[in-house]
Amino acid sequence: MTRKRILVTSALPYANGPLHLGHIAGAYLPADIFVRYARLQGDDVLYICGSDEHGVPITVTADREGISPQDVVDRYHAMNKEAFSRLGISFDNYSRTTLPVHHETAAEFFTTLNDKGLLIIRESEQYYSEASGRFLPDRYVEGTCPHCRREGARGDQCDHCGKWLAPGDLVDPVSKIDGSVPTLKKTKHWYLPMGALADEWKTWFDGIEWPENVRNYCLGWYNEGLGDRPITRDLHWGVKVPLPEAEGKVLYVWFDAPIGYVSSTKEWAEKSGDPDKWKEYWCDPATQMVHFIGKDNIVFHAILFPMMLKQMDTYIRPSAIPANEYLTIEGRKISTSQNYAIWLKDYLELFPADPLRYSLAANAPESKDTDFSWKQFQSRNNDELADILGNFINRTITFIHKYFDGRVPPVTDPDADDEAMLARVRESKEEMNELYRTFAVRRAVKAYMDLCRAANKYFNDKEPWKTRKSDPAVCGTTLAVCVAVARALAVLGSPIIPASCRKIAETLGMKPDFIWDDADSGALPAGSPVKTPEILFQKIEDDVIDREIEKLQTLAGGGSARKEASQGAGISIDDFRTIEMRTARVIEAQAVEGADKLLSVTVDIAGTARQIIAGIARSYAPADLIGKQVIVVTNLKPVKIRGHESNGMLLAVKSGESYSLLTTDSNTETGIRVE
Ligand code: B3M
Ligand code: ZN
Repeated sequence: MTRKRILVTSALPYANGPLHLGHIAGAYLPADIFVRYARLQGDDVLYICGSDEHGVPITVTADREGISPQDVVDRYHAMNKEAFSRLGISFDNYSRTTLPVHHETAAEFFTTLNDKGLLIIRESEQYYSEASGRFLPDRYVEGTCPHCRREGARGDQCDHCGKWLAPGDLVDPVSKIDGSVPTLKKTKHWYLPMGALADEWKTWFDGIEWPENVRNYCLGWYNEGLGDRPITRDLHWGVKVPLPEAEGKVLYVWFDAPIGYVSSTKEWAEKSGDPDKWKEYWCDPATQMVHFIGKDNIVFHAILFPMMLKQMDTYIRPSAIPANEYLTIEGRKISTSQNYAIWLKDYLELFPADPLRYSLAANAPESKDTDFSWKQFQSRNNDELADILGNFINRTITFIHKYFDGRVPPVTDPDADDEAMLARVRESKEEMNELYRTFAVRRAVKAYMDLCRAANKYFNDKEPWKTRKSDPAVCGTTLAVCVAVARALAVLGSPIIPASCRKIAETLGMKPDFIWDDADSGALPAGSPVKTPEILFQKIEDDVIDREIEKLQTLAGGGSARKEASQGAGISIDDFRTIEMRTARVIEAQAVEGADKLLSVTVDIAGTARQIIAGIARSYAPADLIGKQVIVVTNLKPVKIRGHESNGMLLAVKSGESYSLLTTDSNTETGIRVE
């Protein structure tokens, strides 16, 4: 069989904010699971991504913070790249659209289209701020959507109904930079005649079996008429339009961003020492191209970009676009502007990657919106990963250590139950193969956990603790079959929970570069040693989860006081007094093992010592804290963090990634209340 060549992309996240679980559940985790599966299959798969560093969201952030767009993207590119890697998202390359290779590639796309005489130059009216003397493209203007009447629609698109908007469409437009009512001013732009390209596009589109959401969205747009779309903007941040007469204009971010997949592949090829290799992935019709995205990006990946690729002549077009729906958190829509989100880097401070990967995959928003709740996360970790998978591996390995000298026993005369268990492994392998291949992540997780359950049942039914005395050969066979199943679990689960499956493989003595077909190749050879078992999944206690739920509620205005405050009514002094803050002095501080951002800090408050776990290790060395006067919230419920009690909270301000502790202007005694 020849190796399949597959190019997988995940949407390039804007480098203007940290990643949250909604991002991960949509465009990244399902892609990573598919890629890891394809690698196990021996496919020639390349997984490409990078930061989307242009576009109005970034300049808006820069304006708001009074820093340059470059500062914004440098900060979030580094942060997001690290968070992805800690979650085990295994990109082959994570690039940036501010790199020269990207600017060159995007300019080349524009030039090719323009040289063909395809682009239309048109004078039109754009939003303009008289107050600031500048054009206000896209998100610089907000107003009411003329179609669905929702507020908060942006100059170029309404997020609510998904409709594209043209300047002048918004009802009650307001400038986001200065609050003024924008006027319309004439300017010249380059347009892609999507309407003229629509018939060819439709023939191509009809030839592929798309998921329902992609099909419906696209046909909706097509039926409405695609028209001419401007692909340039009056902005200074972005890829400059490569024409002398286009001074002060850049490419529209949605024209340049998908080209980021191409430039990221070029960067990868360059690094790998074969600069032309990118062409195998972009220009060979035998390659399958798969874009993983969130549903709000469908039109760009299924219509705009394929039209551009077609016009580039030598490029291929995607063969699959898994477009995920949205994730809600505790029943509410994620809102970054209201800080209602679970940030990936915050999660990773507290827990390992795999329980989140498992939990999000089990509940992936594939065909409808799904909800993430902390309680369900806890139960997936404790009741499924720890009690079912972890338990099976642990009891198998422990038994072998105790009664077989730590060596895999031989299989002798397998009976019908043994055969049935091994047949079950083969069936699960087939089933999961099909599910992974078709991006059906949720069902793959279910099939996997069902196999884990079947494994435990087999162990129970065979009662090896009895046969150990009555019939040691039968007992040995049972355990050997368990090793065969454990081996299958290491392989079949590795796309979903890679770190844990690597541990299982190591414990069993499997070779680290195992492949898909190792899943049903039986037990490891009789006599081969197994390592001593490690705890695969730590149980998560109620108080830790309760604290996270509380955090969400307080951050997001769950309480009535907060709601009133956000409506401009303010909170009462009594509300304020519910939070007790006191002066304290640090008397001891030390690192928390295994958590590089946490310190265990002991403070003295009017003669009583308290331990607080604080996430300030990157900003303070333990020794520098001793003697510091700090402010502590003293009436928080104590919780356990990484197994250590934390009783209170140190107040600090965060700027970028570094914390600065609050203190008082003059030295005071400890225990004095802040008021
Ligand atoms: N930057 C938009 C988003 O994060 C975006 C995707 C680009 S993919 C080429 O929704
Ligand atoms: Zn709308």
